[in-house]
Amino acid sequence: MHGIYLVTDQTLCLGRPLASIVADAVRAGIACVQLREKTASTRKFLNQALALKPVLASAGIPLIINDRVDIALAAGADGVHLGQSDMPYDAARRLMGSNAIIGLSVETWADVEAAQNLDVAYLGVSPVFATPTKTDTRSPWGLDGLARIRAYSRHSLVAIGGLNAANAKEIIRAGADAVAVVSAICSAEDPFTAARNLVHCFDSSTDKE
Ligand code: TZP
Ligand code: MG
Repeated sequence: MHGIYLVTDQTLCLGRPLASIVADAVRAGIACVQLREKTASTRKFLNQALALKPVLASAGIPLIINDRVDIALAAGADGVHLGQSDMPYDAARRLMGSNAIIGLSVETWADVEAAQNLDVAYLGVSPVFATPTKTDTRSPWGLDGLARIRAYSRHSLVAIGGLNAANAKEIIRAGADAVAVVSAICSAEDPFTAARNLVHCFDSSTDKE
């Protein structure tokens, strides 16, 4: 995983349709979309996934479903993102098959160690900074924690939590392979410009290395 990773939250889209925000972000060059619906019904969640799938597939961008292996399978999504209280990795892998992208959030050092032997596509380093978007988190890793995970883990790292164009560079410097954002795109006045700024930030940080 590499680039800007959009995690959606319909409730933060300021009344605008999620599909239009995702389309703006895709046009701006983001690398991945995770559909995250904490309040929608199963039916709505699935319909949203089915609606986004062709848009993302034609842009070559993977669609990842948060938490719900059943919805990922029903929608034919590319993968699933698992938290530490969701379905365990092994069970998700059995259901999703060997080609699926499976991402896993790590909130503690024990999570990072336990993930080392799993064939996950990436670790979600969660949260790097405290964020009002998700308050039921463990303590933030900070830049030091992110760097410590980078030094130890064999996995690609997707940083999440309080990230935006102002801090993306230091996040990449600390070892993130991808920068995941919710509010920095979903709640932006102009989601296209916000996503494009993040993509530029990412590209200019990684070019220099
Ligand atoms: N997981 C850890 S922090 C977070 C999630 C889903 C929310 C990140 O939101 P924002 O608005 O990018 O800080
Ligand atoms: Mg979860």
